[in-house]
Amino acid sequence: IPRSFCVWGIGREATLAIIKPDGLLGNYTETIKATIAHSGFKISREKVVQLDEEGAASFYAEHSTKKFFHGLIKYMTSGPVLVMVLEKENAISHWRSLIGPTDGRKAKITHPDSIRAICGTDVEKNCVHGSDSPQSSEREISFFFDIPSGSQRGGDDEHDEL
Ligand code: IDP
Repeated sequence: IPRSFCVWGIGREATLAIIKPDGLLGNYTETIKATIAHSGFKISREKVVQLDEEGAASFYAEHSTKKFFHGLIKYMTSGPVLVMVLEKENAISHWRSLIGPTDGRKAKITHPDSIRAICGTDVEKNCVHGSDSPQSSEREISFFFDIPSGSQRGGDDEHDEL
């Protein structure tokens, strides 16, 4: 049984969102959370994390051979990040469409209402992350959180402290 059916209920899906260091530093958290709320997501888990090099490299392992990898690790460890599990129907594709294209500079032209257009700077410093598939969302959520979101919690929101 797909996890989205057994844990979150029929049609419900979870995705991992991250407000990256430039997003926290630029005070975009409130704006981004307002978009999350208006768009019908439930934030079921959240915590602030300072990634170390090993953690960031492991999270972005699929990019380890890319030219931008070293810069990406430096960026993602440059300050704390806010990680959140967002839940709703079609959470993965909806969140990806809200954040917009990878390159924040191009996003300003092609997707001016997207989060990366508003908060991002360029192809590296793009303010937010979103899982790109059910497989990556499952891997990324369990990278940051131990217990599956929404399970055995009686529907109460849970907010992890740092
Ligand atoms: P995505 O975050 O839009 O899914 P990915 O291709 O998975 O984009 O790349 C992961 C992250 O690596 C991006 O969000 C961005 O921060 C950084 N990145 C991607 N491509 C480049 C690049 O060409 N130069 C520098 N950094 C990049």
